[in-house]
Amino acid sequence: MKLYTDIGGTAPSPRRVRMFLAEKGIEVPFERVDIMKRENRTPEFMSRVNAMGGLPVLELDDGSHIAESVAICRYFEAVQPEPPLFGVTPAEQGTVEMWIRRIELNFMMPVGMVWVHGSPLTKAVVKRQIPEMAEQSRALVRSYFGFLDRHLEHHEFLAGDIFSMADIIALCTADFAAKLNDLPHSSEHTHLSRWYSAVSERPSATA
Ligand SMILES: N[C@@H](CCC(=O)N[C@@H](CS)C(=O)NCC(=O)O)C(=O)O
Repeated sequence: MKLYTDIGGTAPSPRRVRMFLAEKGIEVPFERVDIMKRENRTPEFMSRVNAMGGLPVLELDDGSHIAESVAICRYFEAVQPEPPLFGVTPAEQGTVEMWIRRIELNFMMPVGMVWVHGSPLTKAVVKRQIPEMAEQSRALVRSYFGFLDRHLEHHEFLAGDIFSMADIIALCTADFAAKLNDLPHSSEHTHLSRWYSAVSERPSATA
């Protein structure tokens, strides 16, 4: 078994899985792939490892592959349920899933649009950057910070009292927004800042 992950460690989706594994205490060998050199877009990688080309990808011992960060984490949750990171009770599981979907669609998606349409680092590989798309997406992200702040005023973590996969995804997205897209949350968002500090201080956050 091995996990294909990025070289620099800054890509948000591979970081989700590394953080999840650290929370579980599971060790998996990493194969580092250079995204900036497009090593994950070679015909060989796309035909053998992941037809979609993205990272991370988990290679199982039988040679088969699972792509998509949340799918990979679900695999490990099934293999080793403790500590649970997708909830235990039906209500917890539903709530964690709700937040995973919200963070993916309403937070990661616009941050990704800022990255694709607004970053000089992606200019060479994107056929046509649309600056208006970047600006509109920036506004969506800023507004979403407010939404998260209001929610976290009344909840310790996104899914309530339990730390979960939703927090991992949100932290990786927030760091990607701040560090690579110049989109940090405002310190005036005190509840979001409290959550951000708490989750960032977990040992897994350095994975
Ligand atoms: N939805 C996928 C996203 C995969 C993805 O787009 N990964 C990025 C890194 S965060 C990547 O590999 N980008 C380079 C590329 O697509 O060539 C997941 O959650 O794993």
